[in-house]
This record gives sequence, C-alpha cells and structure tokens, in this order.
Amino acid sequence: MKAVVVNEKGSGEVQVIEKEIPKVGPGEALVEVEYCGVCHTDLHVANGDFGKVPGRILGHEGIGIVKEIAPDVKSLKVGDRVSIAWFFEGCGVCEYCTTGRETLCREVKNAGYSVDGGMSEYCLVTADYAVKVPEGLDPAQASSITCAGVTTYKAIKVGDLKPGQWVAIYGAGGLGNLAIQYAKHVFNAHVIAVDINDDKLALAKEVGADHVINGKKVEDVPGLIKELSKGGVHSAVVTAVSKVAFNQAIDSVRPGGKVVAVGLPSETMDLPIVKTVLDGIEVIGSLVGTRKDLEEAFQFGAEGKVVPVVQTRALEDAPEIFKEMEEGKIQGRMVLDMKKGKCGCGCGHNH
Ligand code: 8ID
Ligand code: ZN
Repeated sequence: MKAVVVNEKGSGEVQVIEKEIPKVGPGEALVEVEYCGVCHTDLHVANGDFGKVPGRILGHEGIGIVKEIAPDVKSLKVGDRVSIAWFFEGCGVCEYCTTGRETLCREVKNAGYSVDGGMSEYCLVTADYAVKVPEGLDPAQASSITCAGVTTYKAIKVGDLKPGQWVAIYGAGGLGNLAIQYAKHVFNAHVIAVDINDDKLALAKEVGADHVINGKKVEDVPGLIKELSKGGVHSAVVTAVSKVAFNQAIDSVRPGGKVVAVGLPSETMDLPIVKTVLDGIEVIGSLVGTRKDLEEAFQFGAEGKVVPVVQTRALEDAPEIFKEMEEGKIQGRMVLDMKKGKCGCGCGHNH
C-alpha cells in the first residue's frame, strides 16, 4: 500500500512510500482509508516539533471503511464507516479516561504521531476508539471534522460560550473556518474572525463570521474587537500558529473572559499577571475532543449546520500540499483522496 511518512531524518519533507498492509491484532480493525485531511499538526509532526518520529505514517483526519475485524471485536462490523483520529486510544482506566477527559490520558496513542495514521491506503484502528460516521455526512467532509471540527467544537465548549455572546476566532484556516461555523450555527454566538490573509477572511465571512479583521492591516486588533463587541469578547479561540495572536487574544477578552489555546506554535505567550488577576480572565489549553465530542461534531455536520470546506487531491500530492500549508496557501482543508490517481497527461493536476 502507498503511505505518506515522516522522512528518515525525522524532520522536513514528507515522503510517499510503499508499505505492507498491516495485520489485525486483538481489539483492532483494518480500515480501507477513503480520505485523510492534512492538518497543520501533521506539519508540526513532520518537522519534529513534538520530537522526531522518522518513518511514522502521518494523518489523523482519516475516514474509511472497515474491511476486517479481530475475532474479539464487538463495537464494529465489516462495512462500517469510521474515523482515524488523533485521539487513537486511551488506557481506559486512569483518572482522565474515567472522568470525561480521555484526551489527557498519559498512556494515550495518537494517530500519525505515536502510532501509524490515516495517510495510507489501509490503516489499523483500535475498534472501541474509532467513531462511526453518521448517515448523510459526506466522507470527505467528515475527514475534516475528525480533527479540525471536533477540536474547535470542543474548544468552544471549553470557552463556555453561550447563545448571544461574542467570540473571537484567531486563525481562519483549516480549524478556524470550522470554529466560525460551530460558533455561529451551533452555539448561536456573534463571531469575529482574525487572520493575516485576506483570502482566509473572505472565506470566514462566507461561512458565517459577523466581522473579520486582518491582523496585518489593523494596528490595534484587541481595541477594534472591544469596540465591535462592546467591551471585549466572552471567549477567544486561538487556532493561529503565532504567539502574536495569543497575545492579542488575551487583550481582547472582557473581564471574566476565557482564552482557549488550540494552535501549537513552539513559542511562549505573554500573560500579564495584573490583567489576569484584576480582570479574572482564564487561559485554557484544549486538545482535540473525546469520542463523544466527535460523535456530536459529526452529527452537526450530518445535519448541515456545519459544512467543511474541502478540496481533494491524490495521496502522491502530499509533499506539495505540506509546502502549500507552510506557505499559508490552502483555503479550508486539503484532503487526500486515496482513490484519486495522478492524471496521465503530466500536467501535475488531478482530473
Ligand atoms: O487539539 C488541538 N489543540 C489541535 C488540533 C488540531 C490542530 C491543535 N491544532 C493546531 C495545529 O497544530 C496548528 O498549530 O492548530 C494550529 C492550526 O491548525 P490548522 O487550522 O490546521 O492550520 P492552518 O490551516 O495552517 O491555519 C492556520 C491559520 O492561522 C493564520 C493563518 O493565516 C492560517 O489561516 N495565522 C497565522 I500562521 N498567524 C496569524 C496571526 N498572527 C494567523 N491568524 C491571525 N493572526
Ligand atoms: Zn489535526
């Protein structure tokens, strides 16, 4: 089978290689992957930002069909459509797994990082942890919800956003455009989107942002947010891969507000102690979502409240797509379509 892997040095350009189809072990299912989205986290993994993992098959926005199950598997059957998510498996018994915070499990396995992920023609999943895709949800769109969707849906929950309140979404890329949609169409909030690229902001507006701000063009982003939201947003979700956005987010929440940190730049943010104390603000990290969060996030997709913006490309295009993501050229999500072959005419496109 073809697979997209971290190169043998553990950092830099990804490679497309041939690998053996893995064998099903106890508790596992073999999935024939249909689609896998390219998340900015894959770029961090490929660059070795969280530690080097040479040879690892990337991908945690996978969707596919179960082809085979181990004899002991009860939760899946052949033919089911399931997810291959960053939260691939928890221990099931620790204080986090037993209190609704399973993504914080210390024994966690993460697809495309600590175990092989979904950017390949076949992939193993731990059956009890693969979430079923509901009827009526397009599988390419479902791939995007498997990480970008569930992560932002969960982050908005963590920010305790209520109907009628204001939220600022920093970064309107793969995660951000879905954050806007969940905030607007599921949580019924007023949404301000901040990005540094006008094309991302045009998309933000299209998918439901009430106001958009270009952080490169507006000098005082928090000031403008305070003006628009009459005193500051109730919560801010930061998906941007830059400390600038984190610092702006801290300055744009109203007293009692919450800043939910989602983006993963290898930097530190500046947290003014006096403001934190006197304004009673909270800064909270949020990591993907539980299986239940994903089930809920999928359902809103199936109901059409949230429509992921996806473009599909062939698996062989992965190295190019990673570069395009680094350069900020992608609108919404680029999704690998395992069935799409390169064209014969040599133009480099798929048609
Ligand atoms: O569970 C989690 N916490 C989780 C899950 C999935 C992804 C975290 N992430 C992390 C990724 O690892 C990455 O660091 O969230 C970040 C965003 O992932 P993405 O949405 O997949 O990346 P993208 O599509 O490249 O979008 C990033 C956007 O940020 C904007 C860019 O213009 C782009 O639209 N941006 C940047 I870079 N700097 C900005 C700034 N200063 C900014 N927007 C506003 N202000
Ligand atoms: Zn991701």
